[in-house]
Amino acid sequence: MIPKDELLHPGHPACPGCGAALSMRLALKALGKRVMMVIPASCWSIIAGAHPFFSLGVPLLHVPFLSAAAAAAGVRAALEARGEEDVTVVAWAGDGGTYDIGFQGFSGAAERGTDMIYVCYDNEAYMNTGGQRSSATPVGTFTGTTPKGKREGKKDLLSVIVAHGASYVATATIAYPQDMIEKLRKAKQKKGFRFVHLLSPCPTGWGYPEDRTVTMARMAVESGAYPLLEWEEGGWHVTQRPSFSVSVEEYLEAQGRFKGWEREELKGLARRVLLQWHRLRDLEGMPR
Ligand SMILES: Cc1ncc(C[n+]2csc(CCOP(=O)(O)OP(=O)(O)O)c2C)c(N)n1
Ligand SMILES: [Mg+2]
Repeated sequence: MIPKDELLHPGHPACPGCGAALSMRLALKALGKRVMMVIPASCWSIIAGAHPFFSLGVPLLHVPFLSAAAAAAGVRAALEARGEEDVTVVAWAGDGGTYDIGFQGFSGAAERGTDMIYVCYDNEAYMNTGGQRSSATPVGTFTGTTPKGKREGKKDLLSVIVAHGASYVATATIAYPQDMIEKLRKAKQKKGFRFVHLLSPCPTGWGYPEDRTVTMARMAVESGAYPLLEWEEGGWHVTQRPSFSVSVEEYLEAQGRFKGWEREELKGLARRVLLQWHRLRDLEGMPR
């Protein structure tokens, strides 16, 4: 089940209810101590703390915003040169650091099949700088740079990374800890470039009470807005089917970042949010 060992120490400076902190806590339970973390500028470069007040039980390299994958590739090469083969190199970056500014290095490392796990904890905006839109921000979201609601949909990064030939791709979120831990363990056992996308709700950016982070993650999955998926050996499969016991509208209405839309407009947004993922789900069943 879920390991009791804690590699994220209490007292860290994340906001109350931070989904990204919960993501790390669970990820480290799955990955264990023999991990080298590489973290670019993001909320997580703050949550990790400044020396000597360090919140992680594993070593960490802080790197500039755009360079997570390139720096992690360097760490992997250094470990190889030292003959240390049992260390898992993890690039741990936000959505801005992955979908946008770190994309070049991300693409390069994936294309070279660099041996690492790249985790994108996705809070769907540039949160450390107060909440600006990224290409992972869903359509309709009000942010500091989309004062009338974002017009474009979320970038389909999963398809992009599969097209690079990644050896393993998965989505997971904190409301389903067992599913998340199993996927990270599987990623750890594989070789080559592995990509894990973690939906990490953010009370500050999304506008919901801080004790509802796990509820938000669950609503995202159960409404179908965030499918829990896995791609390996050439095929996609859904690891947890949504119950559709909540609608995408209910999921969007529970968050302040979609306030300002009329009911009818919300329905349209909900359809677009779902459509972005339907295409992926349609891929399920394609021959492996
Ligand atoms: C080259 C560069 N541009 C801008 C910044 C300022 N900056 C630091 S963190 C951050 C937002 C990061 O967003 P994301 O990757 O989504 O992580 P989050 O903050 O949401 O955890 C920005 C814009 C920077 N550090 N370096
Ligand atoms: Mg972000």
